[in-house]
Amino acid sequence: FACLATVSNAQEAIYDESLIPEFTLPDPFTTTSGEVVENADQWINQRRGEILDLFASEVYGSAPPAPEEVRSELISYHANALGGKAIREEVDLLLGDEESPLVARLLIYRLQTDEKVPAFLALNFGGNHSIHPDPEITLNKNWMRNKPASGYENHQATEASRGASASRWPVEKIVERGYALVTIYYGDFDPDFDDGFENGLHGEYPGSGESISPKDWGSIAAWAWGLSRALDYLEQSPSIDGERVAVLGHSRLGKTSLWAGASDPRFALVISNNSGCGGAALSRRRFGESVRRINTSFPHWFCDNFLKYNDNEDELPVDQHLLIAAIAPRPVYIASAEEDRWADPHGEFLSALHADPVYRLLGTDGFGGDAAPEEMPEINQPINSGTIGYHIRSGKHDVTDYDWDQYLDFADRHLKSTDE
Ligand code: GTR
Repeated sequence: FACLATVSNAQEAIYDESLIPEFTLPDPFTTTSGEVVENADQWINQRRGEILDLFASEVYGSAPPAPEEVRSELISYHANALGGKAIREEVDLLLGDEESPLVARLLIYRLQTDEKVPAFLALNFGGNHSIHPDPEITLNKNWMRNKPASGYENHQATEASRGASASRWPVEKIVERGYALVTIYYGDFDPDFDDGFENGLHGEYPGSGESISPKDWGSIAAWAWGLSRALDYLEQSPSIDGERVAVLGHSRLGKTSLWAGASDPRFALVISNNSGCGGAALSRRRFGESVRRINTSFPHWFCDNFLKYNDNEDELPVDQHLLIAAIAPRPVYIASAEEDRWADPHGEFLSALHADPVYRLLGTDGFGGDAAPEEMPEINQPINSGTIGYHIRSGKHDVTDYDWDQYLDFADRHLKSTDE
């Protein structure tokens, strides 16, 4: 434990299971006042709300209420995209100020069919135009992080960034499997740098007033809120089934998809790809990225109250298994990667495992179907028969075809069942 006390941001992270201090996770079935949750009603009506409030006040920050009306504008429509296989649309969501709203642009690919299709909704890191080389996707002009990939200069995307992230987005396959893909550049909602709550949704909806309160929403909450606003739009769409929308995200956007899915019960399925600290990984393990490290590198992601838990994880009134549990009984899939030790694959698996009793209380088949797994599965051996899915694949921090193949199978099972 002595070594932990000296861990500062510049020092080495823990990568050895034997250095993890002993800890006790908050019990899903004991309320803050010490009452024991005995049945599903009590979980849903009492404990779940309490957990969501704690995540809002101590971890991600509180978001404003949903706007009363959905404002949108069709920007482009192409009936024969992807070589004639799909419809491609761009739709602007207009948020906040009537005169000069914040604009978030949805890029949608879907099959040409009269039936409403289920959808994957996911934020992207490099602009909508980065997900596919399709030259007609609008090039995003907003502030971008400079990416290691070519095509980004001085925080701006250039033409050379078209399709830069295409390996993470098997668009044709998703559409052929009968799903719409809906994606939005995350920086349309909130640019990913610490600007003291000035720009993006923070500027549009200034939380509690003149000064920033320790509970005001960080960027993860803003991105998650943006996903809910996209769902507002999809619910009204004549071509997409708003009741069958899976929300998916990678890394910081995986943290975001989990918070979106937990805080907005309209999401039918939730997918976390390599989300790590502040996502699926248990904070108390302090393995790889710790609370202090994440708060130091990315002070704008969480609310200021989260700083209280730097080197003080045991005082957190929640841990990330409760975030997964708050999604129950809806299906959730957590994916890790073998070389992504920074995101603590074992801690991600344990969150799924410790959420399992809640899924079972709510009448689902939980993690692993008949019985929860006793140990982490082997590499590339998904556990996907229950309502909680999990895999650890070979390779690094990324989204690969292997990951998508599992998500598509999982979604087929949960969003396309014939007895609906
Ligand atoms: C890392 C960060 C992780 C993860 C990742 C990403 O630098 O430490 O928490 O979010 O970025 O989003 O790519």
